[in-house]
Amino acid sequence: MRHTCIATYRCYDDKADFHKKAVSIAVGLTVGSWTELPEAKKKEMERHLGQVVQVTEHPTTESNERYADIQIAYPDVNFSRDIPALLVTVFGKLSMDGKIKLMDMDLSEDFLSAFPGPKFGIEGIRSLLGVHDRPLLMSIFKSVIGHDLDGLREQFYQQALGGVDLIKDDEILFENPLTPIERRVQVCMDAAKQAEQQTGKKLLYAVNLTGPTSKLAVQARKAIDAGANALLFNVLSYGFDVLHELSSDSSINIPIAAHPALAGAFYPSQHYGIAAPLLLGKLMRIAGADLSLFPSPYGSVVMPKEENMGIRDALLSDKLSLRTTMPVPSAGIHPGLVPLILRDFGREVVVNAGGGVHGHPQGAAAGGRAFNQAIDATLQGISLQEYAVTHLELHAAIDIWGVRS
Ligand code: 1AE
Repeated sequence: MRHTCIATYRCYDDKADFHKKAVSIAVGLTVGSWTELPEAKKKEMERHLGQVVQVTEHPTTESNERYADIQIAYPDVNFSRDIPALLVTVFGKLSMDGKIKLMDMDLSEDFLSAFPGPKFGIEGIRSLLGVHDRPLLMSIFKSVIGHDLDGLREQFYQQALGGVDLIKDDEILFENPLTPIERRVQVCMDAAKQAEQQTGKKLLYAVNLTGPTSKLAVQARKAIDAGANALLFNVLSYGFDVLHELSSDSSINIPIAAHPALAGAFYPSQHYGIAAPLLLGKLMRIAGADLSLFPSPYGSVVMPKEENMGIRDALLSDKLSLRTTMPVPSAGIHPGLVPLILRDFGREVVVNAGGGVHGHPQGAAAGGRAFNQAIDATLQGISLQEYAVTHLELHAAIDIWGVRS
């Protein structure tokens, strides 16, 4: 059994000896100094010393930059079983020390044993919805600030009538006197019941869990007591450890959708930060997200396809013995993108849209129907254009947004 965490970095430097750099990381982030230590002390410190696993120098980039991938093994004994300790060990000070990006971490079984992971995962979410054989559809509240409960209820009802499986709050809707969390949950869950009579579909409403960290668990229980059946959480503004605490709290027994707000401060640079598959994939899953949202390669806020596929693989991989997390590629999604999403993600995906639902010329309910029609067509191998001939909501949607292939 391995008792180390192996971190992989991509390091850019015009002149450096990458092997020397690797040794300086392995020593500097563990015992501090080595060659200067007396022999007796070395024996004592050996179990704490980081080890260089591999250094792979690559041909220079198109813009003539030298770079290498460096792998360092950090002894588990150096850090406690929590994500803050892990991140500070492997990338605390180092994140500020030149052009270096944390690409991946291979964690020991012992470290991972402290993390139960997603409480529901994909199977749990599908069971709650009673949907096992198709991608799911989520709609996002739009224009929420300044609206009262009646306004939100109507918006919710229209979205629910479209036959979506999930509705999420906008991430910028915080605790406020007009629509406090427990009242918002009550009116929206009531609207969900009313819509179910028309659509025959259950749905999950991911209500935004916000406020000071010390009060989050109380807020979550308040929402659950009011009937909440899912939570939305801005993980990166609080930290992975807060998600871990919430997801492993037995009284918070509803799925948690992780929003990626702030992720752009971490992953997009080629030279700095934390790679998207680790940030929005592996760490979200380990910390217990049941669904993870991230920008897709196709919409308005885009992420390179390779990174998107890396997130998908990290959320679904059986290399981690945790429940899988549902991938939710998002931002600027419209029905004409559904064939691309299903091609790249298969059935284990949530098609998620705000503007693409609310911007439908016949309203949000028609917007949801257009998405469902796009999903049905794609699963049957029928082109959207052909399906649209007999499905008017889809027709109207592709008239405005087109179809991408
Ligand atoms: C990457 C997160 C996307 C999100 O939260 C959001 O609100 C998207 O809205 P639309 O679909 O771009 O309108």
